[in-house]
Parts: sequence; C-alpha cells; structure tokens
Amino acid sequence: MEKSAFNMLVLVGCVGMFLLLSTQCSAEQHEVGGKQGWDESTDFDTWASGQTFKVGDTLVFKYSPMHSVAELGSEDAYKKCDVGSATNSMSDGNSVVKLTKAGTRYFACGTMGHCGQGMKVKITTVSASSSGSSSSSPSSSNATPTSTSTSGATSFAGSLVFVAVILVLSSLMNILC
Ligand SMILES: [Cu+2]
Repeated sequence: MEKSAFNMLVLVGCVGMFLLLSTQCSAEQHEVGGKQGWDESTDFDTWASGQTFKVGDTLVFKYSPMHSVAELGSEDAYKKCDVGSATNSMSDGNSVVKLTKAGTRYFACGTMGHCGQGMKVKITTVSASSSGSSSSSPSSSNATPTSTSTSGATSFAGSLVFVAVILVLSSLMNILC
C-alpha cells in the first residue's frame, strides 16, 4: 500500500521532471529558408513542410538589403501578394518573429515583384502541448509483481532510481538542447 504510493510518487516525479525539461528545451529557432535564407531562390513551401512550428518558437529571417519582410493579414492577401496591406513590415536584415499562438501566419517580401516570384511563406503554428505526450499509460493497478522486500529497502532503491533518472534525463536534455 505504502510502497505503491511511493512508486507512484517516483513515477509522477520523473514524468514531471521530464515534461519540465522538455518544455524548456522545446522552444526552437527556425531560420526561414534554411541555409539559403530569405531569398527569391529559396523554395519556402518545401522548407516549411519540413518544419514543425510550435508556440514559443521563433522565426528568423536573414536577408540582404534588397529584401524585406511583410506580414500579411490573410490567406487572400497572401495568395494575391497584396504586400500593400501588410500588417507589419521589417527591413533590418535579421528579423525575428515570435510565434506566440497557434494558427497560420503569412509572410512575403515587400520588394516589388519578389512575392510573385515565390518569395513568400505560410507558417502554421501548432500548440506546444499537442505534439507532446498523449500519455495513455496503462493505469492497471498491481500490474507489477514486485519482490516483497521490506518497504525501507524499496524506498531507498526507489530514490536511487529517481535520482538516476533525473541525472540521465538532464544530461540527455543538455545534449539535445
Ligand atoms: Cu525580396
């Protein structure tokens, strides 16, 4: 009884720790267009389709002074390359856009003719939690026929496991981040 409660606590602790670490680690920077950057020659559809944009991530547009970044307010404006209706314009050559909420955002180059040449990108952001754990852990009670050792020894072993798991997870996250 007491043992299973402790095991539960260890499990919850490990899962909580993992979630904490993984959310800290999950904010990503997407350099728009990859190595080619924000340029007419880049295939942005292909680039975007290979990315997962999550809430909290940032977009970084890197470009020469001949380009700019205009955020468009609608799919319609995006299709028509209606750069004149831009809701936000940036031209500093290194524009950072934070993806604060789920949904679709539209960006195009503000330079005459460039959007028509394909210099535009549609970014669909998903909520950070949706890609996370859909934890369907089997909640079967007493599924594990653990050895009937004394609860003191189990607690000690349990804490060792707990510490080990945290150490492994944190070093793993350090490598991944
Ligand atoms: Cu341009």
